[in-house]
Amino acid sequence: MSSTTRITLSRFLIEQQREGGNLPPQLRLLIEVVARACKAISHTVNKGELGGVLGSLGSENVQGEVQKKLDVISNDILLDANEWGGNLAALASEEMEAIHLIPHRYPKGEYLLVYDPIDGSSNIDVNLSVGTIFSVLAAPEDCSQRVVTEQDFLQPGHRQVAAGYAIYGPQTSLVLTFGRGVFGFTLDREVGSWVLTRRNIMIPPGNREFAVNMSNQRHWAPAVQHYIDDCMQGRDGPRGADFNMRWTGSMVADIERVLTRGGIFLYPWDAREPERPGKLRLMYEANPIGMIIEQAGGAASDGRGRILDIVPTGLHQRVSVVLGSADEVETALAYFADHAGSGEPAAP
Ligand code: AHM
Ligand code: MG
Repeated sequence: MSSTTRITLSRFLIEQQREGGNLPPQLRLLIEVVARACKAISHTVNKGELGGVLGSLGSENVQGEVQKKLDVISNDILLDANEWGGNLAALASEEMEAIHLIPHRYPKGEYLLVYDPIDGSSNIDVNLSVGTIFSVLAAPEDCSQRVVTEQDFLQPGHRQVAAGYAIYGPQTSLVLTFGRGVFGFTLDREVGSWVLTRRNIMIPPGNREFAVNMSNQRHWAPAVQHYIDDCMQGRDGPRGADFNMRWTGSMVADIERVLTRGGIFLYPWDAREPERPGKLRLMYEANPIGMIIEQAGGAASDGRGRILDIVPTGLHQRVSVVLGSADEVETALAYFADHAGSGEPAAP
């Protein structure tokens, strides 16, 4: 791609804003700030041992998970970049128990930002892909006159006005949607800009590839066991085709693969912690990824219904996740429907 034909993220966003004015200026600026912060996180990730960013801090986040140094550093990068710009009414993160209000010394904006600063934290120290996931919601109109509360964030995913993720892998890329298609950008490190490299990403159908943590198999509900068992039987089983399996331990990396070559991703409920609906978090993992997947022609379900229609009851709420190419998600959901009402433990 010659440098004269390149479309940078800034140009792309300005053109989106011009086209029918369907990208409000404040949202455009917010996305620019988030993308810049992701660039800074990418540089930090790349330094690895040299930057002293590997290893754990010894503290736990609200999920009871040990915080990695990079979780906290990346959280602070996003916080510092976003709190002064005047685009946000408040923000929230996987790494902070409560929402973060914009300090009085800065102007308050119209949007709410929710993010997972480092998705796939267990991959940091072993030099595998990690990423940042983010979701943007409009703040309720009266937020300009009062203190923003957690309740203001608890909007179903179909109300997201933008969603995206950055992935820090062999290439550093950014995937974005504003509800009108999915666009991919690659970081040109020499120039320091995000360059548009994929337009209107659509998930290819028919790929026989599933992503699930197989070590949890014995804990799954029977419906999930049944679906994966049938995939595992390959061409000799009821599915009549051989399946491949991938599990990176980093949702963004698995989703990048699903967007590129299709397939399905599952993190279902399991019996280790029966009171929890799943491992992944609704507001800053499943919702933004669900919006991207749907915009790319795929489907995102919690096994019963559309993830984007779930009305959240808490910022750090968890959810069961089945998403990917529409045809394979539909097949999986048919297994869950067959088992429903059988008195089995929560399916999926
Ligand atoms: P994290 O945000 O704390 O890193 O957790 C989310 C990650 C996902 O990226 C990934 O799909 C999943 O947790 C992996 O979980 P497991 O280690 O149980 O396979
Ligand atoms: Mg995380």
